[in-house]
Amino acid sequence: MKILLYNPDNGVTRNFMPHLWMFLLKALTPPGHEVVLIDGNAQPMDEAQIAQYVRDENIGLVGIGAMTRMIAKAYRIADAIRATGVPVVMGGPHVTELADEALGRDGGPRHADAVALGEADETWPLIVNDAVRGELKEKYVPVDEAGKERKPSLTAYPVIPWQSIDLDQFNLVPNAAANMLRKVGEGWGTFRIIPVESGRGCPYGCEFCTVTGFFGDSIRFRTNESVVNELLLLKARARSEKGQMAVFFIDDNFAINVKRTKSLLRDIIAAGAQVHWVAQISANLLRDEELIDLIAASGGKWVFIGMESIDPANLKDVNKGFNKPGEYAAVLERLAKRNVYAITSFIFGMDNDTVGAAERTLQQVRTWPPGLPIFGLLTPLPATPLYKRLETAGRLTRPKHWQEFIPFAMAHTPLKMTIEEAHAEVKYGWAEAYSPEALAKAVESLDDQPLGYRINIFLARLCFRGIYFPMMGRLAWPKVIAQNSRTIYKLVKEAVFGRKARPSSPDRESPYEDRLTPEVTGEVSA
Ligand code: B12
Ligand code: SF4
Repeated sequence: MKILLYNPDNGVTRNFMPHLWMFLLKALTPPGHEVVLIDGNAQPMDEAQIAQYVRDENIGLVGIGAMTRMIAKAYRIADAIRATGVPVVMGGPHVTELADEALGRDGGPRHADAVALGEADETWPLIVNDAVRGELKEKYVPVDEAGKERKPSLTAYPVIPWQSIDLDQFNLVPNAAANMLRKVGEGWGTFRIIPVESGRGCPYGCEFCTVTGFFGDSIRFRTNESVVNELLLLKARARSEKGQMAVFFIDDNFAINVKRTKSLLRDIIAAGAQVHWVAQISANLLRDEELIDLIAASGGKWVFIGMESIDPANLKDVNKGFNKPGEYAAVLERLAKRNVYAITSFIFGMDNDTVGAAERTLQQVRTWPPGLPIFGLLTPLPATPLYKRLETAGRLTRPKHWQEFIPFAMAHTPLKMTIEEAHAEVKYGWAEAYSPEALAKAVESLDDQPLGYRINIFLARLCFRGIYFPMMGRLAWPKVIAQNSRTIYKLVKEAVFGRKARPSSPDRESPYEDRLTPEVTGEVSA
């Protein structure tokens, strides 16, 4: 049977990274089937096109995975496919929480023939076999023989055949430049960010997050060996096609068990499996100097930190009191000393936020090492404690906000400001943090660093800007380039003519300094 796994586009940004679930389920598909992957962010298709594709390619089963924000699109695509007579199975966090919605049991239309609840590593092969027999059940629940929920162990993790998977749709290097760039340095003909998981789960239970309910109560890890082998496979693939790979460790909290994270990073270094990587780690786990040394030495370049707010009252409200705004600066300095920078995520519209929250936040951000601040709104995702609290209090203004997804729009009324004021805070945050002046300052603040670091922060800021200011129109990029022409000119001039070397002076030598490969010392950073 030919199986299509499809992830709808998010309607805002183009694809920068594929979704792991597709590769994982492909690797877990029983032998004898052909599995094709389409990521709507990389290969946009409307309902008619996907239906045509399913007919033309003689697809026998379609699997669709989606977060809440893409679910409306996912349902439209599913409807179009089901109209061709091909069965659709849906999975992922949204349908896990609202299976009846997908199955049309809540009074609405039916969108899926079957739903896979929770982690589908063990149920997917059963689904495929049932589909072959034409005996799909409505719900697939991962349970043990006694009917108790079972979280798959990650100790026997499947090998994802990265060496042979078609990754053309995920190359971030434009086709026109690929041939030329293949000859630059070790080769830049391709550049891909690949999702890799080393473990699942986070027990912290932040009020707005679905993770603790979905994965959280049992934290599981892959073996170090399996992660290291995956990195080696990715490195080899990049080398063979004269390109580059960076890895996004998508674990919810990559250092949830610091001892284990250190041991994994040591093994990565020992095996020479360093790639440039990004991971999500909460601020409270970044106090350990040795951990930060290992992050840097193993190729860590960016850490995503869910700071959420600089107001401890807000943090307490959402059960994230373990975040201590007073230590944010120290954490970021500690990372920056090793040339690791942070994607700092903030949420506005929290219950203690008042007008001016964005500027107050930015006043702090401006005193920190340069990074990538991102701003969002408190969003009640289905089945989270936050959703239940707001529903009980009658504060939801759009209880089924996912049915008509609007980017950066609140679905409830904050306590100390209006919805419009909260929207204005987010807009202010993005506009200020990504203005040409702010970009120039970020580049300047790394003046004592090699050129690669400055180019890195500049390009990363340009890309992140697109999260709020969509870069979809034909003139979007030329306009942004024109606005930032002074900074671009400065960087290009230095690249061509060089400049007088200025010593870079790390305050603290890393004991792992001698282990750094040229690839991770910065000049060619991703
Ligand atoms: C990586 C990641 C991202 C990446 C993008 C996704 C990507 N390209 O990989 C980035 C960093 C960009 C991102 C951004 C956002 N994310 Co995010 N992200 C994740 C994260 C950390 C990992 C996803 C992952 O790969 N997990 C590992 C795989 C194996 O798990 P999985 O996807 O759930 O798949 C399993 C099952 O769900 C199931 N399954 C999934 N799909 C399908 C399909 C079929 C057919 C079947 C049978 C089974 C199945 O089987 C899989 C194996 O068990 C998750 C948290 C998490 N741990 O999952 C949050 C998460 C998915 N993100 C979330 C959110 C809210 C967001 C944002 C909206 C945040 C924001 N406010 O801006 C943005 C929106 C992104 C966008 N523009 O669309 C929420 C979604 C909750 C929800 N109900 O939708 C999650 C769950 C985290 C949370 N805080 O609750 N995210
Ligand atoms: S620390 Fe992050 S992953 Fe863990 S519960 Fe909180 S928001 Fe979710």
